[in-house]
Amino acid sequence: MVIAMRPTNYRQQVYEACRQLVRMTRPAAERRARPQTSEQENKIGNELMAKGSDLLVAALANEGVDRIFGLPGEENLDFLESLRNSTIELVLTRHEQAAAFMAATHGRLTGQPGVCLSTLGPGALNFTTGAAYAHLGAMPMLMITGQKPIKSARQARFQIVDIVGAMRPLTKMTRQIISAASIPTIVRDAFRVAVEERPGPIHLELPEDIAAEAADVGLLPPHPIDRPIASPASLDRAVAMIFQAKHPLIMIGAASNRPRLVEHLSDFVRRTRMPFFNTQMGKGAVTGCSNQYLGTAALSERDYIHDAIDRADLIIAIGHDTVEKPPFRMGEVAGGPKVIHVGYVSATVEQVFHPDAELIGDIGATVTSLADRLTGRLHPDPEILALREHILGHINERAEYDKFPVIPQRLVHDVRIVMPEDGIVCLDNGMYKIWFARNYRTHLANTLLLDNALAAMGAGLPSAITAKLLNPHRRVMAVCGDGGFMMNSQELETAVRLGLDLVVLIVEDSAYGMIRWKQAVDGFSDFGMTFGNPDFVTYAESYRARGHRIAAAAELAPTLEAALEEGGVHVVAVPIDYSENTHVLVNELNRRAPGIEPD
Ligand SMILES: Cc1ncc(C[n+]2csc(CCOP(=O)(O)OP(=O)(O)O)c2C)c(N)n1
Ligand SMILES: [Mg+2]
Repeated sequence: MVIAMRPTNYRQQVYEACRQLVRMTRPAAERRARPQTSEQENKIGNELMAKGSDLLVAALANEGVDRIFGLPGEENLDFLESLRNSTIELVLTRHEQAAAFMAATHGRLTGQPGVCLSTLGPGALNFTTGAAYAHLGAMPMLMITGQKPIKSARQARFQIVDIVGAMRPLTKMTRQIISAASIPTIVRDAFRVAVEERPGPIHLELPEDIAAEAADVGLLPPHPIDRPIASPASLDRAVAMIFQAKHPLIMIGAASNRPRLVEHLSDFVRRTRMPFFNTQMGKGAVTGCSNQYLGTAALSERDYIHDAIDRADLIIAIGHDTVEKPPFRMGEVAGGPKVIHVGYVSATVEQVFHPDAELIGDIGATVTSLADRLTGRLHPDPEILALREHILGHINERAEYDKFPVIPQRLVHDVRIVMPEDGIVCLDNGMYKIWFARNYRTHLANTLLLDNALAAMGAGLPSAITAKLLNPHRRVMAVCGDGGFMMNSQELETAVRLGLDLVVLIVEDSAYGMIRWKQAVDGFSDFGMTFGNPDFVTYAESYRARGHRIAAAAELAPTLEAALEEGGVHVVAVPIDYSENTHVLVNELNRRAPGIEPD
């Protein structure tokens, strides 16, 4: 970059920022081959020279990036050097998949893209699961990967994989950077696309020679984006449908769970006084209003919450994203409820979801306009609200049962009592996720992070690390199965190295419990699902974390409380009795609606 003085203050600021970032480094090979005087290195005429990697780091800082998760390779060394001279923190991880889960969670919790870094080929391929996690989960993220030089091929095809191609179905945008001068534009566009609804991951590949290439450009200022708002005609139509309905019900879905929406949605529910339920990923999007909360649709049918859904004649589905396992099924029973879809984008048409009306535009503005038209004109529905006690009563059954190994209801109950309202629980994927979705009450937005979209095992611990980095003063707990935990357990070292206060609760059944349960429900023999575990106490200690093993139900809450209180990284292994999966989620619910398969 040849940075000349530009007229505006902004340009001046960018100039100063770049000046700090610019180190006159050339790629290592070139440096070794051709010594230059420092004057030659630093100047062309009277202007400072910067290279592609400086420009990329400066462009990231310009977008507000303050942390990058990653695991570098030799193709990232220029970038790493530029990073070293910047204010951006590098969070070094022990696996690229974990770095991608961490970056995606940053996007999910802040609304701004989380950034992760890897080398070419093998490292970049390790990003793919995280890319899909962010893509299905609508989490803004930027993945930066290295590549061999593109203007020469001194290592032939060693380690070269078409990562841009591999990322195409997993991202909103994937590009190789082919000139340093294009970096400011590409980065600006990447951030625009990543946060634009529906948000998701972007991939940029920075080849080694482009990272070292000099460039002559300035950065671009981020520009504000206005989201379109629903038309007055569509609002009038929706209001008429709501007035016509006898039993309207609000459903809060995954796209409602954007950090910017909390106030709007909570206000909407409070002002309209309608009862609401949420999908798994809509959990926690509404703050307060607990006397209007009916429950979470963790299953697709015949759970207690479906008594309310079946009674409703209108469902206002706010932010439902059909990546989630269906919270209920439309159209299979004639005369089911009408559905109004409120979304940033129109609803995908599915066999089980095909709304009768839509309000398309910024969800916050839409629900505020709706509330303005409805406030004071609706009365609480006694019939649906009467179901509330019955639904929540059943959900709370056996929550304090002291059988050992502990039952899932007790597990959820005990986690809830040690977590304050603003505590954050980050789930991995396994059978306990259904129990947490169904039974764990959330009072604040984004306090139960679960993935009901890709539903990937291995994200629990990495997502908890990001949650803690972003919220150093709040309690954070990862809840993982013994299968999922071992998929990214190496990140215990990252958590210890970062000095985090984190509790990792491992639900131990020595099996891929959820699939084992499905296998049994489907009438198959018990086969291929059980394994042995390390001793989690000594395993934790080998990472210089603290390890605990629960030996009685009564120990669980006090152990968790003491671990959270003490600080540092703690691993708590709790044996689980999963027979409740069949007792409750099959037998008990089956008696309510015989003949329907669990789902
Ligand atoms: C990466 C990945 N591999 C496989 C699966 C399929 N799967 C879903 S849940 C599950 C079992 C999880 O086992 P564990 O983590 O021990 O939790 P548990 O169900 O036993 O509580 C499996 C194999 C998945 N969702 N993600
Ligand atoms: Mg298990």
